[in-house]
Amino acid sequence: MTVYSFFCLGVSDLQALIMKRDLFFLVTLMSLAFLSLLRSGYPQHIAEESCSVQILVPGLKGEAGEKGEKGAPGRPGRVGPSGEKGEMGDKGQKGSVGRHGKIGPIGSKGEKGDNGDIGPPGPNGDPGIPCECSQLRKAIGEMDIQVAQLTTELKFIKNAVAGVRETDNKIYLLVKEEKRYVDAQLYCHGRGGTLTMPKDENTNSLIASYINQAGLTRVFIGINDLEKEGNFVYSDRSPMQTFNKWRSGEPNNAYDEEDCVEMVASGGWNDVACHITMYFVCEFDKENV
Ligand code: GN1
Ligand code: CA
Ligand code: CA
Repeated sequence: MTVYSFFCLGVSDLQALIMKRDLFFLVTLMSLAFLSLLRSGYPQHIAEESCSVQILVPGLKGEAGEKGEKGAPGRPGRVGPSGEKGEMGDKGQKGSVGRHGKIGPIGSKGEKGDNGDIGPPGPNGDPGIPCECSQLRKAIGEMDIQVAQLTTELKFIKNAVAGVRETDNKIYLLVKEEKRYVDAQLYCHGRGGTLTMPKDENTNSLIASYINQAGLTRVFIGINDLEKEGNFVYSDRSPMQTFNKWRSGEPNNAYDEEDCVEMVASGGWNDVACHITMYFVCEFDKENV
């Protein structure tokens, strides 16, 4: 509403305002309109032309109007609070059968069952390929023997390469294989020699030095009284000469069983049992080598 239109209000309009008991509002509006009129500069001209200000006293309260028609239904109310818990209901009917459950884990292995009955014999096999098996076996056996011989020879050569001792006409070989007296003698014989037979001081010293340098304490030498107790001979059966190197108290034929002879590190001789095993020294004539 503009100020101008306010001044165009009629008495009925004012009465309506008063009926609404909004007198305070009306006074306020009028004050504002008056102030606005002072600022505009044309108040008298406008008021005289089209409007007139009337009395602002409220009239009497009118009669009550007729009862209005029934209004439209209101909006639904808000959801009320939860009610109290009811009593327990009756037991329901039995449910239908449920679905199959998941497959369970694999069980532990059972015990081994009894053996079944023996089945019938199978058909005969195909005939084998004909061969001269006996000849093949013989050849293989011979080759085995040759391999064993070559292995032994190789050991001998290794010993020889390791070092021999020699005099003008003899070669001496220390064999580092523990053998009984008879086997040691066979070993030397098999290579064209004998167990060593020291027959003089020089030879005895050479052999003693040989076993000392090898770090040994005793070796078999080629002397024995196997054929006749107390009658010591060399392994080539040649009789003892005047030279000997018996240790003090030897030979004593201890336990009545000492028919073979050893040389100890000092070069001394001692009769010992023939069945004990020890290293030994072979000798070879240079003519036969
Ligand atoms: C050794 O076992 P025992 O000590 O009695 C030796 C004998 C000697 C003797 C000298 C296997 O005999 O030949 O005569 O010492 N026996 C052996 O005390 O070496
Ligand atoms: Ca003896
Ligand atoms: Ca002895």
